[in-house]
Amino acid sequence: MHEESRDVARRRLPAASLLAMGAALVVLAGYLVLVTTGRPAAGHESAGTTRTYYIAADSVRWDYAPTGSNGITGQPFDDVANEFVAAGPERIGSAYVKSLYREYTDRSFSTLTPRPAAWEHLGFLGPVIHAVVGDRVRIVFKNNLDRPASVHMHGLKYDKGAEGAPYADGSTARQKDDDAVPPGAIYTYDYTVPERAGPGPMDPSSVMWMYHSHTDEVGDTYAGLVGPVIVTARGQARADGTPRGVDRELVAVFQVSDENQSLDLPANLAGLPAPPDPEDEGFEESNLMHDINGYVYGNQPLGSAPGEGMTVRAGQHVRWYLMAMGTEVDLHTPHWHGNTVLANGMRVDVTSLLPAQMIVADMTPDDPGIWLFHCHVNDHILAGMMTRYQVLP
Ligand SMILES: [Cu+2]
Repeated sequence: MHEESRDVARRRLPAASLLAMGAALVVLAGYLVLVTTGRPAAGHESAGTTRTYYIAADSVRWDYAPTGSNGITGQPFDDVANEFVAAGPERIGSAYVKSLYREYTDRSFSTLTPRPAAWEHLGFLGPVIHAVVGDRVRIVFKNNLDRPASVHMHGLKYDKGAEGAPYADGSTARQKDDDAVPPGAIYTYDYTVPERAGPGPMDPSSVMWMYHSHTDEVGDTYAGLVGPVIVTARGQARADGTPRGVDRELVAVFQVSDENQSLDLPANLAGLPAPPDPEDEGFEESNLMHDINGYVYGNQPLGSAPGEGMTVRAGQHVRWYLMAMGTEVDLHTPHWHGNTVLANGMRVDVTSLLPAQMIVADMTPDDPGIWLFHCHVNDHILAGMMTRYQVLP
């Protein structure tokens, strides 16, 4: 029985008939309340599913422009783009050593979980974690890097042993193990998903959170250790945790990825034939990758069928989860050509993000075509913070 119909049943049960049941039925009535509300008994935070993810921090070579050309213009890169993407003896170009969260099939961390076509657009982001209010989430984290790293979760509930951030917080020694997982080690982070981790009164049926490494927060996140979380309201989710009635979920993280501040900068410098002074202004500028999910200048895979890449079908309920990361230059204004969205209860085709801000925007596209989706900040447009999405008839 769906939760909505349970609630209807509860409302229709007349109070008088409950009284008439008599004292002998008090226990049964208590049981009925539990059944009709679908809520767990007092003292138990979760009666839902435990969702376990095996996620490692891996050192990966990531190319922000794998097609080698400008997907927006359909032309070779121009001089402005080449300031960021062209490699040379003193320039790293578009491909960097990065540290990324990657999903594995089990605790042996020997087999990567293949990323389905619907999530290929995540690019360099970690795997999406889905949960429903009432669930538990477990992340078995392996650090395959040569330096400590962690998982710090937003939104979900955790104790000091799963916060993943070292600071003077009165933690016991055991509760410090999560803060900086040593190279080669495995640590298990446990979370619950109470009501306050799910949609609020003004939210749609699911909300976005994120996880990121917080051992060296700035250096870790610029290295790429960031991933999305989606929490669906109780009673409104499919078995896989995705919101019912939503045909397609798309995640877009806007960021000026400052590779100068990435903890992988030494590895990237070591790969250059003639490494420049890392404080050279032109070199620093060349390492500011203005990306969406790790792609610049329209290099995100577009896909050709609904459910692939950034392709949807007209009339579908498409839910966009948007986030920014970074610093004071990371005020981004995502803009969709061709279609509008409902965000924060308002009809818009531009919304705004500050660092680590997360927004959900619902779209029912009615205008088929290949459309630009870009940050509307002029400097960011020139530097390549642009991608495309496709609406098929
Ligand atoms: Cu921007």
